[in-house]
Formats: sequence, structure tokens, C-alpha cells
Amino acid sequence: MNTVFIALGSNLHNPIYHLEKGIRQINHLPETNIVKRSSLYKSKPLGPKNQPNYINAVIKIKTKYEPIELLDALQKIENMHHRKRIKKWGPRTLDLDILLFNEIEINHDRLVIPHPEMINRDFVLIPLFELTNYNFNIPKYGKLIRYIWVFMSKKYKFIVVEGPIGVGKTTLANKIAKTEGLINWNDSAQKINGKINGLYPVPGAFFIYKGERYKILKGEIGNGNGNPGEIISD
Ligand code: PH2
Ligand code: MG
Ligand code: MG
Repeated sequence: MNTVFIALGSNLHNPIYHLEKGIRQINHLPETNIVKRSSLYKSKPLGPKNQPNYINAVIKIKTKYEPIELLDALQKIENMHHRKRIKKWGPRTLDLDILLFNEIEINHDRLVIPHPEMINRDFVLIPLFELTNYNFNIPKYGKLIRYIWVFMSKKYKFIVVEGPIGVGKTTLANKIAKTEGLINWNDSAQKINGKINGLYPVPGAFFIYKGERYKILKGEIGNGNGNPGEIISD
């Protein structure tokens, strides 16, 4: 079986419907199964600004399809969503992009893998990070976390690392601090009963929770009793 990561995007006619349906259709392809899916992420349009916001997600699948066969199958699914190929970077009902296919590199006139734009798009990198880990390697490009960090450091002064106990948050923060210079980081969130707990952010920090990016206004959040404290959407 091949392991493949696919990015989904939609910004027309009920994007969540198109994404959810697209995911089900991929799962129904012969000898293909969804292994994991990310949260849904809202994002501002990259490219022409006069189009609606996007919903994006990434899925991990196992499939017997070979790369070009899979590309054909995904384009068929896009077409079932009445996808019209009018304008590069224009609005669309459903976009399915193969990001990674096993560990291989492909340079075909219809298909380039790894997807050459993936490293420049936070709406791809962050959901991919949700499905993998900070050691995850992108063939040809290297560590995923490096690109996430490059991206984040342009926009934010601080980063908060989210996750349960023992997943390596502190190791990651130390690593980033070492490779990228001093970063004001703090040991951070645990999810307990779906709530953010024990988060000790610094002003200006943000975190990702359930697909939404939150900004932390000030102070110490979380009282250790499952109280998620005060957060606002960025
Ligand atoms: N896809 C595009 C063009 N711009 N912007 C966002 N935020 N998300 C996308 O998936 C996207 C985009 C063309 O594929
Ligand atoms: Mg695309
Ligand atoms: Mg595409």
C-alpha cells in the first residue's frame, strides 16, 4: 500500500459540504482508505483577494493506486463537484492536491511531488503537522517543522506548542529555540475533556485548537481545574 497525503480546499457553495463529501468519495475509491484527517481550517485566499475565504484540510490515505492513477481519480472527484477550471488561483468548489506520495519525488508534466507550493502555505503545513509530528520529513525539502516555523516567525513573535503530556512539546520548543535563536516559549497546553488546560502563554502568543487559530490576549490562562480561561479568536 502507498501512503499519500492530500490537501483539500474549497471556497464556493458551502465549502464544508464539498470537503466532507470529497473525503467520503476518496474513502470510497477501490483499495483506498483514509487513515487520518485533520481539522478543518479557515483561511484567507492566497492569490486574488476578491474571492471568498477558504476551508482547507489535509488527509492521510493508504491506497493501491499509482500516482497518475490517483491524480486521475481525484480529478474525477473534483469534476463531480462541478469544478470549473477557469482561472489559476481562482475560486473553486473542490481542489484536491496530492502533497506527498510515499517518500518519492515525481517530476511529471501533470504531477510534481512533493507539491512544490506546499512549503509556502500555512493552510497546508499546519493541518499536515496535525497529522504528523515535528520530526516529519518532507522529501527534497526536509523537516516540516522548519517550514512551519519560518512561516510563523514572519507573522508572530511567539509560538505556543499545544498537546498532551509526553508528546514532546518541551523538546520541540527547545529545538526551535536552539535552531532559530531565542524564542520566548513556555511549557503549554494539555487537552482535558476537550478543553485547554494549564496553558501559560506569553502576550502575543497564539495556538491552534480544533482548526481555529486563537490569540491569547494576556495573562495566565487556565486554573488547573479544566477551566480554559479567556481566549479570543485571532
Ligand atoms: N487554493 C488556491 C488559491 N488560493 N487560498 C487558500 N487560503 N486556500 C487554498 O486552498 C487556495 C488558496 C488554488 O488552489
Ligand atoms: Mg491547490
Ligand atoms: Mg489543484
